[in-house]
Amino acid sequence: MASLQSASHVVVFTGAGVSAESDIPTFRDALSGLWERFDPAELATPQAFRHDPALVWGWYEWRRMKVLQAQPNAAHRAIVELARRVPKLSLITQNVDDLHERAGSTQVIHVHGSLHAPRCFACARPYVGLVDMPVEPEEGRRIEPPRCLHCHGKVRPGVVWFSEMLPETTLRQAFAAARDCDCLLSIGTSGVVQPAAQIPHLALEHGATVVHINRQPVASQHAREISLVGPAGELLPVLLR
Ligand code: BV8
Ligand code: ZN
Repeated sequence: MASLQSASHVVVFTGAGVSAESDIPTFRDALSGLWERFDPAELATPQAFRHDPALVWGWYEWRRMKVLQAQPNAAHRAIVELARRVPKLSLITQNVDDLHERAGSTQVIHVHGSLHAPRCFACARPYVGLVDMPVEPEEGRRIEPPRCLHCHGKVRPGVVWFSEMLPETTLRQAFAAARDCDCLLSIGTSGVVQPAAQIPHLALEHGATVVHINRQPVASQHAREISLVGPAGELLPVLLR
């Protein structure tokens, strides 16, 4: 793709769809089976954790276990290869898994935090006691969160919940990259969660070409906005040919 090959700064902006082919349920699918009676926006909140910490911790441990059992897929690997071919690539992800890093990407900007960085809900100190392979939590099982080794407060997932502010510096870094790039690939995101959903629009406003890669067509509202329809694990390697 011309704009990609000639770009001096490419932003890759990913959502849950980039991990779908690694069998990680997308955010909307993360509530399948026993979780399906919950609305993610209800469960991924500080209120839910205060109300029922064992339910929320159990959901995240189930998701973390899925990630630990997963492998990066062809989409993650194609992004690593793309970074080798362009002068500058900024990778911004909404995902809380570490599959980009395990594929070989570095300096990944996690705008919604990470499953792998739990911290104390009371004193915010990082918690280092996570077991490598949590007890096999079956779907829907409550697990009491561990306790902070410093203040005995409950440990929470290191993610940004709904109604929580995104980390200031991370968001500023992501917005700056979007303003500066000449091509932005928006991969596997439904583009509904704010303020991260502004990132492709910022790139467009600053003259970049935006390419949506999604199983579903993404409505283009701009001449420089393109929608490529298909699984990221198939489309991205083709773009690199
Ligand atoms: C905040 C971590 C200030 C947790 C997540 C306007 C401005 C500011 C805020 C708001 C606003 N309007 C509303 C809000 C509030 C809210 C919000 O956006 N609500 C939504 C529901 C409308 N935003 C917030 O609360 C944010 N905080 O702004 O603070 C504030 C303070 C107080 C009050 C108000 C505001 C914090 C948002 C962060 C939430 N945390 N994650 C966790 O993971 O559990 S967001 C979570 O959902 C994920 O991280 C992810 O980012 C998002 C889901 O989006 P996607 O990644 O796109 O995934 P999804 O499943 O939706 O779609 C998958 C896509 O992939 C689909 O399009 C599918 O077709 C495609 N696909 C599937 N398979 C493939 C594929 N594509 C390609 N290949 C495939 N194989
Ligand atoms: Zn503590």
